[in-house]
Parts: sequence; C-alpha cells; structure tokens
Amino acid sequence: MPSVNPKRKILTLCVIHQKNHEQSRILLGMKKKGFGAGRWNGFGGKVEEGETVIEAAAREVREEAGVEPGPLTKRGILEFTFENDPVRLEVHVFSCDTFTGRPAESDEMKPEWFDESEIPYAHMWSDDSYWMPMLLSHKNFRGSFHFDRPSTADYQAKILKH
Ligand code: 6OG
Repeated sequence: MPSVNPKRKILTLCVIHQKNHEQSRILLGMKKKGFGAGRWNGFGGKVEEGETVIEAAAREVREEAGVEPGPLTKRGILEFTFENDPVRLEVHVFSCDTFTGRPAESDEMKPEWFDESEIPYAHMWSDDSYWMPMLLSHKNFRGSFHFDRPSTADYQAKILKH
C-alpha cells in the first residue's frame, strides 16, 4: 500500500501544452519556494488524503497556475531517487491542452509561456530533457532517475543513473 510506505511519495506534475497550426507552446512555472525552488517546472505537488492522483493534479494546476484545467491526460510515471536518501518519489505526469482563466502568479509559482523550441532546460530539473520531447510529441513514457542531490536555483542536480 503506497499510503503506508513512508519511503515512497506520490506526486503530480502537469504540463499545459497548446499546439495549433502556428505554434506549439507550454506553460511552465518558476518555483518560488520549497523543493526545486529557482527552477522552471510543470505544476504539481503531493497527493492529499481522500483525493485521486488526477484530482490532485487538477487541484495543483488551479492552486499554482490560477487556471481551471480542461481534461488531463495521463502521460507517464517518473521515479526519482537521490544519493544517501531512502525516499523514492513517484511522479505522475499529465498533460492538458485546454483551460479557462488566465495564468496568474501564486505563492508557489510564477507562470510563463515558452515556445517548444525555447524550453529553458538549463534552468529545469535535468530529467526534463529526456521526457519533455516525448510529451510534446504525444508519446507516453516511463522512467527512473537517480540524482546526486536536489536541484536548487544555483545547482542543477546531476543524473547518476537513468
Ligand atoms: P512540492 O514538493 O512542491 O512538489 N518534481 C520534479 N519534477 C521534475 N521535473 N524533476 C524532478 O526530479 C522532480 N522532483 C519533484 C513534482 C514538487 C513538485 O516537483 C515535481 C511536483 O510537481 C527529481 O509539493
């Protein structure tokens, strides 16, 4: 049972992706505090008691990006571990191509649009350059990454194994 295993944390991550004949762009948020602060990422966080993973993913988009997401599509699962840390993060990744409202800055995130050709990988977690291209080309994925230590604004975590 995942909920009784304190060493496994279930998290969500949602990428808002809009593609039409003219352009393909994604909405990322600059994380302002906590885990991964100072890096661009999709929107997401911990699954709370009594909610499903997809409900948590939609709630995090509302809370962090200030928009009401349309249907979320499950795209993949990523497992993350760190040197000398028994905790395993299981991140459920979703994409979403419609929403209502206007992206707005929250306590956690400052949202901004990026063209598909200008994704700021140098200022994201380093796993993103593996799976984001698959998400953008409508593929599903599964991966696991072992890092040296958590990323900060000044330090991009290194992948030791994947
Ligand atoms: P809070 O702890 O702020 O949620 N997350 C990661 N995202 C990427 N791209 N790479 C990682 O490599 C990540 N580890 C965690 C999941 C943390 C948010 O950050 C994501 C959540 O959306 C290690 O509640």
